[in-house]
Amino acid sequence: MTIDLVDVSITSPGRNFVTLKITTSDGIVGWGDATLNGRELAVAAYLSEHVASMLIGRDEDRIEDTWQYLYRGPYWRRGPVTMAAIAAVDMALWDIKAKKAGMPLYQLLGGASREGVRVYAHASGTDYAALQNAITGYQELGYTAVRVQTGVPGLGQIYGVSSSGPGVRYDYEPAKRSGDRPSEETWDTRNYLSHMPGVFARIREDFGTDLRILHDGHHRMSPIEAARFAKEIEPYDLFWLEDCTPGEDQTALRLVRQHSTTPLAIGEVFNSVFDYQTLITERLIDYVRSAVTHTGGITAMKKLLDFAAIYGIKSGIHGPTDISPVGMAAALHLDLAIHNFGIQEYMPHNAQTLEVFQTSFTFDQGFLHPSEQPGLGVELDEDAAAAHEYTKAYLPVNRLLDGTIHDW
Ligand code: CS2
Ligand code: MG
Repeated sequence: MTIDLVDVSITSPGRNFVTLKITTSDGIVGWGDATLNGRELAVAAYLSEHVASMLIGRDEDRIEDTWQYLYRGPYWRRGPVTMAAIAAVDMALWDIKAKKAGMPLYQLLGGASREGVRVYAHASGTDYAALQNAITGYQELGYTAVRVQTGVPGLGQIYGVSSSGPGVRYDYEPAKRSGDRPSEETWDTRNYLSHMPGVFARIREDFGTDLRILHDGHHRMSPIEAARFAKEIEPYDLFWLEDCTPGEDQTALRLVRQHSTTPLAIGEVFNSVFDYQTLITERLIDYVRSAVTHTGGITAMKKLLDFAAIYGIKSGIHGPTDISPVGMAAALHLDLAIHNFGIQEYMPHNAQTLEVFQTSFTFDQGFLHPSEQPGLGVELDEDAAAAHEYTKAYLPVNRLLDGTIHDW
């Protein structure tokens, strides 16, 4: 059989998603997630203008060969746009293969290595009382791990901190519909460094030692600042400190490692195994944070995680709302199958999104299961998707108090 049709759809049920649909000559449909936050149309155009015609007539079963054809074939390699497009094709082909086999995808990846996938939730609040309320709320829902982000005195709205009131939602939407340009936030690392250790101390006092606590530094610290911070927070036993330094500087983490035993996670802005070469071989990190959607799909993520496993490094796959339910399902099948699973990020999608994407993964007591449906277990309702028109949205920009553009 061969690939007959390749369609790209863009929908915006509260936020934008790009979805690839591949249909085979015998009518089997596979879905892939190609959502790149704030750059959705670039990936959609790459797929429909450049990739789609390369796929028509190919044998849908030749997943590895198709991956290499799209990666090595066009000469220009890597980058988030290209790798998100390859990821979508790869996911759709695995969806088709598993549907043909009549099995949930994780069975083709080696079968289950565990009963469920432990996930972490996003607990945040502008002050400690709101954060405490958020953590309590997640514990009541059964979560055993929370990422904690909170406001910093002297700064306004900070990325990653929910501005909604208690009991509404404790997480946030990464992209803002802010017109023709991004909104701007302010940052000061000194304020942050003097505030955060006290927050972790209070959380340990109030919630005890069982709770897994994660924290995202969003690439905002210099290597020496991150080293000092990671060392200072050791007594609070974080599950991980994420993205403490700018992502593209792999050797920055050498300094952090020399000074601290706080576990480190990085990689949500990476898009290939080469972004990790030094980090993995020098054991500078503990968790790989890439998204299946941004790193070339299931084929590439499986290789990356197998490489990490040799060095005792585990997975912590990126799973914010800007990964569609299709990309989330792909992550869950990998999580269940691989040996070196660490934890999975989970930001549940809103009700509108779940009307457009029919999911079958289930949450129970802090764990997700990808479902027993053949394939990835997610179907796009194309009529429902068509009702939500694309709306431009941006991630915010971060500036220091004096106006200098800063990492984030
Ligand atoms: C965050 C995300 O999930 C995370 O750890 O860093 O909100 C991330 O910033 C967005 O997904 C970027 O699109
Ligand atoms: Mg992050």
